[in-house]
Amino acid sequence: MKIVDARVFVCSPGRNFVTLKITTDEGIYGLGDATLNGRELAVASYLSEHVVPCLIGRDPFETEDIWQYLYRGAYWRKGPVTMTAISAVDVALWDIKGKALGQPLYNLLGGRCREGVTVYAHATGRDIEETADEVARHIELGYRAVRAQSGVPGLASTYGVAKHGGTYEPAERGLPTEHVWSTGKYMRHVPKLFEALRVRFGDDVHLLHDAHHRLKPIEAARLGRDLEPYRLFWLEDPTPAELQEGFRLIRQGTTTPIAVGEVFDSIWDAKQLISEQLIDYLRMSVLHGGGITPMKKAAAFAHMYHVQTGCHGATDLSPITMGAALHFDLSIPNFGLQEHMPHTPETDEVFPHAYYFENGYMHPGDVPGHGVDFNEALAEKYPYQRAYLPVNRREDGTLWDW
Ligand code: GCO
Ligand code: MG
Repeated sequence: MKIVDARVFVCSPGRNFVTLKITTDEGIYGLGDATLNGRELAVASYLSEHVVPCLIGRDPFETEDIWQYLYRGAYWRKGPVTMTAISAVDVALWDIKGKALGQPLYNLLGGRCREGVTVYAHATGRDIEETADEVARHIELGYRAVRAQSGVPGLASTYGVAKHGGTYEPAERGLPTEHVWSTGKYMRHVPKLFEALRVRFGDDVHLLHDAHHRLKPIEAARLGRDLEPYRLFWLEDPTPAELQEGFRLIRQGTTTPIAVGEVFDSIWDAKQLISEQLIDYLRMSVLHGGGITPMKKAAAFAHMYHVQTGCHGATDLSPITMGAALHFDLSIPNFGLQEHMPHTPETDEVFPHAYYFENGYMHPGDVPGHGVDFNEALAEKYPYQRAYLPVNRREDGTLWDW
């Protein structure tokens, strides 16, 4: 079998997505997600200008060699634009393999290791009560794990809180908006939120929280310690992770489990975090982590150090990534938890999919490949709209991490 065509689509059914479609001489096609929130056109151009010409004529079964070719062969390694593009190719090729062999992807990756994929939902509210009501709603829907974020008294807006009610979507059309941040106000508030949630919901539900890279390691250690009585499933991204040894300070200060890695694009970003056992969950995704091929290896490495996966699954990862992630999650021994932020109905219509939610679990479905399709004609009705993630400043105007 040979690759005869590869095309890149950019559409915006509620938010922007970049999609790669690779077609073979046997008429089988595979789909990959190439969405990098706020930088979509850079990946689209990297793919169509630099990657697609190298794919034509290649055997789609050669996922390992093609991955090495696009990674090592480009000379310029790593970087989110490059790795997102490589992922789109890799996932599309695994999709083709599954379709050609008539097997759901998980059967090519080692087969099922569990009944279903446990997912966590997002509960968000302007204050503790509103957040608690949202936690209640998600427990009612069947979720066994819920991430809780709440507005902070004295701050006009904060990460993870829906602005006008409804679901939270971080990217906004137009130029970046600016938020104001206070570490002190945030750190005083979060333990109160989780105290209220444990009082109301007891110990059975898994509770999670995302600090979204805003703390210094010593502050993260203190927040982790303050949260210990409430037994979080994980505290996510407590501090930016370029300085991997910085996590030693967090580890020395708290036993709250730590999840990191949604912005990582390679196992090299997490090597020390994993090998020194400084984290508990690796959040790298099959999208920004470069595809299924490297993520299988990353998971195997993490497994040696008791680190489990906790793949990023926000709405800026398209349904194609959700489908591929579920096959991956099902087939690895050290799966931990998968994020699930439901897409809008418009998005789901553009990307019809076999995966579904039932009783707290997601299932990838059993159709050949990853089970997610792309309606090209419908996608054309939703042209690209420039959109950015917000930026964050401290109360004195200093630029901070968002
Ligand atoms: C999460 C993430 C997202 C990111 C978004 C950025 O835990 O789901 O932090 O909300 O902010 O994916 O593109
Ligand atoms: Mg996060």
